[in-house]
Amino acid sequence: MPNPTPRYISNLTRETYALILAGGKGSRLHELTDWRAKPALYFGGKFRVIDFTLSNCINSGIRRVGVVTQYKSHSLIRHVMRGWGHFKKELGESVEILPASQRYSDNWYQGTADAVFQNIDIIRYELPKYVIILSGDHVYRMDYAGLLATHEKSGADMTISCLEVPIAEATNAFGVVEVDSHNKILGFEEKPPEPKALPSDPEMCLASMGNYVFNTSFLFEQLKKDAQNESSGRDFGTDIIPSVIKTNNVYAHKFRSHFGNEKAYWRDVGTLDAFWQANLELLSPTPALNLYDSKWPIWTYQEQLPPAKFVFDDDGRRGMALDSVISEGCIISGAVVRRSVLFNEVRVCSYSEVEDSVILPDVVILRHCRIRKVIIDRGSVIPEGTVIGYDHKHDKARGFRVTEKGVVLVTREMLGLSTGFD
Ligand code: ADQ
Ligand code: ADP
Repeated sequence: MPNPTPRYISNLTRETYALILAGGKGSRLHELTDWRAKPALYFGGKFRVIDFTLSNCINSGIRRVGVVTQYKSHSLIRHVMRGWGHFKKELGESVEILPASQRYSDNWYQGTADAVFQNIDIIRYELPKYVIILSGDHVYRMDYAGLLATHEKSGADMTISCLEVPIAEATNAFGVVEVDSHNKILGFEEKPPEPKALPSDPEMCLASMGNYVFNTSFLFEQLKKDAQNESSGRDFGTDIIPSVIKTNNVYAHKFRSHFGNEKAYWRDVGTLDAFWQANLELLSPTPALNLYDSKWPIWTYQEQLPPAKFVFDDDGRRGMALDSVISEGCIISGAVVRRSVLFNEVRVCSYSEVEDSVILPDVVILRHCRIRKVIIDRGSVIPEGTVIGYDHKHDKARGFRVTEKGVVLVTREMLGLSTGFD
């Protein structure tokens, strides 16, 4: 268990309001985020990326949550409303959607700090002692109570959740912190070209996970000050953090897994390769991310669907899936699926073969197709006899996207299908 004094923790979580930032563009996912925000991206057979942060909140005992949306928010809002709309305000629980609504200015949210600033009145109404600001872009399981306990114990004004990562991974990608022996933050650089190594390990550095705890009054002061600064980019990473570490007590909380032997798992599925890889990693018999832990369930919106089925076709060919995750409503008829993740209601027809692929919901793969190392976006229909992933020149010539690591992305638009799938 994460904490031997659960009552102390539950007081902390009860006095906390969580704000999930879910408005980022996610441009490195190319066409996969053309019509949906990155937190709305599908993951792991039946989830969306934001379900992980929302489930972490609920499982940690934080029951008041705001989801801040901006870019391409339609499918995200629809998902959060359907899957997370049942919390009862009367019981002190709520998951609210906070779209950019120009209440405080004539602009959309500028940086992440502005996205919080424009919701100050909503946070104030909740009267929390702490505000936890979370990125909705990552897949991980974390008990935020531990982060809040670190914050309380150190008497910090702000605490940043951090993770040790290889320097190469952090370069130009993450905020990197320098701490003293008590984890007080002495230095911070946003996405540095040459991250500072840990004193104990020249290959590693301490990266910010983009998750912050603030004392509410301190947060408001800083946001108001920042809003008056004309030259500020209104961002936590580039503006707020570099300024407050000079004048205030800002501590790092080192994220470690609370789940037995599981290593601290935290994935930014921000590129097509990372998205493909993280989904396929789930096929290991003992994956680094355990989705089957009933003590830390990942909640999501679930449609009522019949079970997956694997059937003979008219010619007596067996439909089967090996080393794969197959979700509800799928039918594999006379076809073979290997090492793949199939989301809801995928149909794979006779004589077709699917390997090492991530197939999003409502995809139909007609007869005699051969699909290898492909991500197929929701609602695509793959015509009979299509071969994808075996000849990248040919794949590109047909308008599919091929990544550096040889993953092919296929979307409805690339297939020339009508756009209005909903
Ligand atoms: P990035 O993830 O690059 O770095 P950013 O693009 O600002 O920072 O996104 C942070 C979160 O806010 C994401 O969840 C995104 O969806 C959301 N977001 C971005 N712009 C928004 C807007 N205008 N309105 C609402 N939501 C918005 C940050 C930190 C780094 C840290 C990494 C860890 O700045 O220091 O290392 O996160 O991933
Ligand atoms: P998700 O699969 O994430 O639920 P959808 O594919 O349904 O997302 O798309 C999200 C939103 O974008 C919907 O409102 C949908 O109608 C719209 N949309 C999707 N593709 C297009 C497109 N090509 N042109 C315009 N709108 C689109």
